Amino acid sequence: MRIKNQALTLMALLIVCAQLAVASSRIIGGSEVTQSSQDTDYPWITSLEINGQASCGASLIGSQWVLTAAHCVTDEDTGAVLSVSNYAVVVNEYDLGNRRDGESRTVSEIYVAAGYDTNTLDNDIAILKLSSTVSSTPIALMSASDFNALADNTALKVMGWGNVSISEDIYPNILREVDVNYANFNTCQEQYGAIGASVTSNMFCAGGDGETDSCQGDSGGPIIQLVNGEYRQVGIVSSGGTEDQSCAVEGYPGIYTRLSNYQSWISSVTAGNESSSGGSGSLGGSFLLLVLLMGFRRISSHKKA
Ligand code: 4AZ
Repeated sequence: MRIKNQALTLMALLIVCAQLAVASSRIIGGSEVTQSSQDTDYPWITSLEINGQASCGASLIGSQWVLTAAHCVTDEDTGAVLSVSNYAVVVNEYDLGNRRDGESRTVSEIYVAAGYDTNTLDNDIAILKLSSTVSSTPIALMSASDFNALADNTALKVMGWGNVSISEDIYPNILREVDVNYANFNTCQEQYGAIGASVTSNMFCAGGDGETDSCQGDSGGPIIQLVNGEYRQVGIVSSGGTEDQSCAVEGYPGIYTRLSNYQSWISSVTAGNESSSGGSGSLGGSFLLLVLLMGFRRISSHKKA
């Protein structure tokens, strides 16, 4: 009888410990994606590396085009676009500890949306042109009419290799995902407005239950919805939270870039009709050309003289 009691106590203790362990790994409410689900359902998920370090999420939107957040590819104080040589992507990535499971490319050009604001994070969107095409399947963007028809509390899904803890830095190697609900825009705007943060018409909010959220490191990655059996990208992980805590704060949903506002810009960039903010066709390149031309003029005027 005594032994039985002790065994029961031990079992109860074990159950409590197991529950605590589960609770702490579920602070932002996510779960691991399985390798086969990633391969089948999310072939466009992309890891953005800055100087060799997985730093942001991204998504493949065309065979040579990757979408991410502007704040992932710019200086956080000046907003200046960093050199393309700092970046690399792994498309169709699953396990960051096994980089060969995706398609690795360097970046040849960077396009940052006009009006990107380092303070408010308005227009937090950038497009990267890859050094060469990849064979993974891109994700389609949600149409503006489907976006405008999204009802409050619609379930969306966000994924990435971002922090899984609100109190520590715990970055996983395996891709994780979590469901968050599309949040009422006015309520979200008012909530953030009260603490001096702006939620502009180029953003939308999702989550806010205090349990599920995207977090640091997920930035630039996609938030998606299943529409007629196919995933559509609705937004880009951008920001959120309060001064004290940036993820999974009740009443402060995650803030996402509203993709439907950028469809014509995205089409124009991927059609080759825009000039890039950084890379081979960049200001840097034009500057080099200018210097060369000026040198040439000096040489030729010397000759004349
Ligand atoms: C970040 O700093 C960040 N809770 C990303 C997502 C969220 C907050 C912060 C959303 O990259």
